[in-house]
Amino acid sequence: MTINKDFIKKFAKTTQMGAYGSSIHVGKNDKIACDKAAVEMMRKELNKIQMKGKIVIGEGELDKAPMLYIGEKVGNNNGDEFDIAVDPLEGTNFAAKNLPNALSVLAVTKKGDLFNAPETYMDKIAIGKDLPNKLVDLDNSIEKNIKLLCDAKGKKNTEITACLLKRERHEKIIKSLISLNVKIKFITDGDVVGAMSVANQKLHIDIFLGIGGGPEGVLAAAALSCLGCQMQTRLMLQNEEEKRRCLEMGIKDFDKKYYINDLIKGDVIFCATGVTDGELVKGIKDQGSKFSCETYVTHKSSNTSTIYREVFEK
Ligand code: VTB
Repeated sequence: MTINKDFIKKFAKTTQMGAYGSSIHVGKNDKIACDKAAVEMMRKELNKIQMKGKIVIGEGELDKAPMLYIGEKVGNNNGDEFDIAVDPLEGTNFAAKNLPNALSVLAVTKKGDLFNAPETYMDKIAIGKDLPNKLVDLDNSIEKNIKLLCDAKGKKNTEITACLLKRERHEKIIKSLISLNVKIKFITDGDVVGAMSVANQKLHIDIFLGIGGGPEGVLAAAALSCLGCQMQTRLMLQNEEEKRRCLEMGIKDFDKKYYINDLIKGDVIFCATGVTDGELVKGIKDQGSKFSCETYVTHKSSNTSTIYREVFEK
């Protein structure tokens, strides 16, 4: 079952408006205002779409998030049934501080095709396209994964760049990479863009690794699944409460390694609009009564991977 191509523009509009909403508050050091505006604008656009949509990855549980909460029905309740993952503002810090790479992001599949990731951490490893299937593995040592990658790419360690979130929990990985002479590209937040960087040849990122948000992992997988890249993930549950939540969601094997096809089962549309300028797309530019924006879209079944540059009325 594929998603009709006509939906691309409609879903792109939701991240465009989300990004616009957030852009009004950029650089005011107010993460909450940036996020709230993105959520409100995106939700308004989602509800204009003719569909029976359900948020499966969103702002959190209903008791914590009044809008775009997990389980919320969106759309005009008529037409195709979709499961939707949203991150109305990925990189709240970036937007609040007017730093690069703040995005409004959404992924949509047919009902039942999107992994319902709990709000937990997730260990991730991603590599680009045209590499042997299942080349790297979360259970391999860093040394082994880098060796496999070097052999497959015909590169030396010194020619490899790994991207990861700068976090204390990554100290061991960082030490190993440094001792292997692999270059590291550190990111401070925004691991959707981080994981996606393996798909962008201009960035020269060979591997993305480390622990970030589970919802962000599924969003990155949506994009990478359209681009023929590889990703493997595993939930990293911190306490009994998270385990209980997983069981409630039907996840029984907490150590299961999920490949892209487990996270995104069928067709998918992925949209990301820039709030601030970034590696993937440029940010919102205010033009008086209008604004311009850039949106990266991928759609698996129509083999679409493009950037829309558009101007909208405010
Ligand atoms: C990442 C990143 C997000 O959270 O998932 C990260 O993509 C993981 O959490 O932009 P910690 O900050 O606790 O490491 C963000 O930085 C913020 O949601």
